[in-house]
Amino acid sequence: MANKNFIAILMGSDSDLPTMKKCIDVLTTFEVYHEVKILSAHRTPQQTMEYVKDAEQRGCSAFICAAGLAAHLAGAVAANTIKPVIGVPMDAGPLQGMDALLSTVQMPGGIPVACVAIGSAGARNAGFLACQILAVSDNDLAKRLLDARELSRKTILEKDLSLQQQLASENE
Ligand code: RP5
Repeated sequence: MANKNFIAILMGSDSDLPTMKKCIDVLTTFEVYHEVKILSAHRTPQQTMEYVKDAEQRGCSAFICAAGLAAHLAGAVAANTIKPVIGVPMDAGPLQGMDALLSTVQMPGGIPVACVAIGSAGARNAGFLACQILAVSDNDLAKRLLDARELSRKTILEKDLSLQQQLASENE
């Protein structure tokens, strides 16, 4: 799915794909063009940088980079672009993502990575954050995001109402 103003999703391994599906689903839901690539800072360093340069030239607006363990993918991509880079630490390995979190978030000053939470919530939020970046200059997308927030608000309030009714009936 390549077009102007697309989001590039990179992940270090196909083992990251089940988690990153949550990110892909968000971009698909909000009708945001995106590409998905398996590319690694460690295993395919040259191809990763070639892709970043090529994606930039084709209109990539932001990069989402998911990696686990000693996760350098987001930082390595950020070193080669001034497009926003969102890092998603994967919950892989014996440290349950703490290694990837610190590797991704602790960038030196001047080369930022917007690091989201470890795992599924981070994958979803990476998708939302990328949408919000595009929505700065896309009013239709901004409207879709606001509608989703409103639906989320109503859903929670309905669940609370249902809980209060259940508790009240138990106390009768
Ligand atoms: C990282 O190493 C990948 O992003 C993945 O999260 C982790 C493990 O990769 P595999 O050994 O499953 O390919 O580079």
